[in-house]
Amino acid sequence: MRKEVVVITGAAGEMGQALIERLSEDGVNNILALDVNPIPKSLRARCQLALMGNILDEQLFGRLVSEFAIPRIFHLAALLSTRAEFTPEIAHRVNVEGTMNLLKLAVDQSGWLGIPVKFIFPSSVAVYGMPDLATKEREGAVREWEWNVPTTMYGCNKLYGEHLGRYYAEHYRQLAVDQAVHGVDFRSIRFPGLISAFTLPTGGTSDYGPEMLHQAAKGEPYACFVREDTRMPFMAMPDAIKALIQLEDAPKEALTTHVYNITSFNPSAGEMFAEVKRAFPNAQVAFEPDQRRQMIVDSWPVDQDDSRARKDWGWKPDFDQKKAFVDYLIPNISRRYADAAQPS
Ligand code: AKB
Repeated sequence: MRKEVVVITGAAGEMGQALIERLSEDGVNNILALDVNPIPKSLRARCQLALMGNILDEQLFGRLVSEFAIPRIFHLAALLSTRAEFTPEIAHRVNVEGTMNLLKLAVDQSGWLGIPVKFIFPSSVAVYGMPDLATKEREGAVREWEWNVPTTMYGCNKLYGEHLGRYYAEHYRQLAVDQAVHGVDFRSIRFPGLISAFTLPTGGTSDYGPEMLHQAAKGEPYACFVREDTRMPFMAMPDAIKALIQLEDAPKEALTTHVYNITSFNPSAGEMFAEVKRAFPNAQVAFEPDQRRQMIVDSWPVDQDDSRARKDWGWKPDFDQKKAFVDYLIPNISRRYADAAQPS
């Protein structure tokens, strides 16, 4: 008999780590974690199996098919927006071909299991492309079908990943005589920038938010790479994880689309600094915009309209801006760096 597992790709990343913690707290004890980077030891203990491997490796997929029954996949692995601009072709391979490999795995598994395989895919605010600052300002919170003209490789990859998911869910091999009854139950969330108290992102363009906060908590100065008036949506990590689980749990009949916006607060970089300074009065931030990275954030909307998610599956963030800083970020970050400073 093949062992039943929940597959999480990108397991060593920020979201992967937080998801593993939450699922194992919820009693899920059959996680198969996969990442190209080593998965931290404390998390490995929470997984049935932690594999170091590449989502582009066909042999690895052969092993997954032959050894495991996989009714649920959280496909989190990706190269983020800044990193992807340095190596767009590699980003395309990881973000698009990698996603195809996982979708194919889901289709195959569904055939073996005789049920649809749930496929949860984090997409991003980066799928939007606002042509200029005046339009960005005027449009406010954008809806899922608006301004889908991303300027980054990552944004293009995520948008296409959403389309691939919809294709595999609804139209896969549509001309085949032997139409499979089962398939992929593809569900995706377009996340804003995420802020965790415990980990730092790498390779994103919304990273100025978390970086500013973590540097202040460490007592180190920070050169912020966007202007003070730069505005985009953000979310505290626990809300992001709650959303993944809530969308996965939602009854299929309630869902009216494969892709949902969610959001919670959208401070300007200056307002974010004010929030940081309230907790760490000695925080030093210099605004030294990097024109190229600035252009990327300027192309992202000031906010996302999440009314569809609220209506279809009851989405509502637990943390608004104040609560995110006061109840989650500041106490946990302070503890984290205080613990790190203790002699062992
Ligand atoms: C990035 O900055 O690339 C990501 C994202 C907004 O999806 N954090």
